[in-house]
Amino acid sequence: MLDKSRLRIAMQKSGRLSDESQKLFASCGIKINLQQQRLIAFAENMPIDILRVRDDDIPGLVMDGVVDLGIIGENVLEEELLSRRAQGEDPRYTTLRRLDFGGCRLSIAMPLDAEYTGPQCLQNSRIATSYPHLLKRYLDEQKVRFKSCLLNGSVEVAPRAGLADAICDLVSTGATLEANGLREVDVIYRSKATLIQRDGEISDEKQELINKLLTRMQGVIQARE
Ligand code: PRT
Ligand code: ZN
Repeated sequence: MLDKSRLRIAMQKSGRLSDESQKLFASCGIKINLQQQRLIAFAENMPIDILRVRDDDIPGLVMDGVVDLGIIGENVLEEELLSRRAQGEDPRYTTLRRLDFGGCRLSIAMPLDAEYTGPQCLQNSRIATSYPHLLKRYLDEQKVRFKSCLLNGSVEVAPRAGLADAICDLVSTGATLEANGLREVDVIYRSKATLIQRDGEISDEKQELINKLLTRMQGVIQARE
């Protein structure tokens, strides 16, 4: 079992947020030896354990109180929040700081030749996405009825494969959409990586350490701006 007196932080093991998360820890003075294939890394100079997991697991680990802090894309966090609420849960966490990396947008995209003059054009369409709750929230607000096609990868090929009329996926440069003959027609959510803390009791020692890390982070991020 992990030592509960040590601060537990979850970060993405490998992916778009890993390098920057690692750099942020290093610039806050946390010395960690991140050996490949290791689930847990122990800081050498502070009472901190770093849990390295799939990004999708991070919101739940924080909401369930398994870890104290987590670094996660707001897109994944918000989708998990909506998903849990849809199941009747009341998930809780606190956002400590929005971070300066992992920026992207969740957008609706359509084949180049499809007409789009507004969300009403999506009425009764089928939309492929890995973010069904964020998409539903947006289209419900627009009073647009649609069917979703849940895909956890290769979302951008769905229209060409005849699986969907449109997609709702993350975009950063737009190159993936372009390469698949798609056009971004509407941005529904803008995301960055964010640092969150679990709800509930926390020891004074841990809270002091969190405050110290936050102050350091503030300095690091301000210096980069
Ligand atoms: O293995 P694990 O489950 O941990 O990782 P993952 O594959 O689910 O996630 P990963 O590493 O791809 O992304 C982690 C987080 O990075 C996302 O949840 C976002 O918060 C953030 N992020 C920032 C992005 C992008 N930019 C991004 N461009 N996540 C994904 N993409 C993908 C997008 O899905 C599409 O396939 O990149 C492609 C589009 O990029 P462009 O540049 O061609 O527009
Ligand atoms: Zn993931």
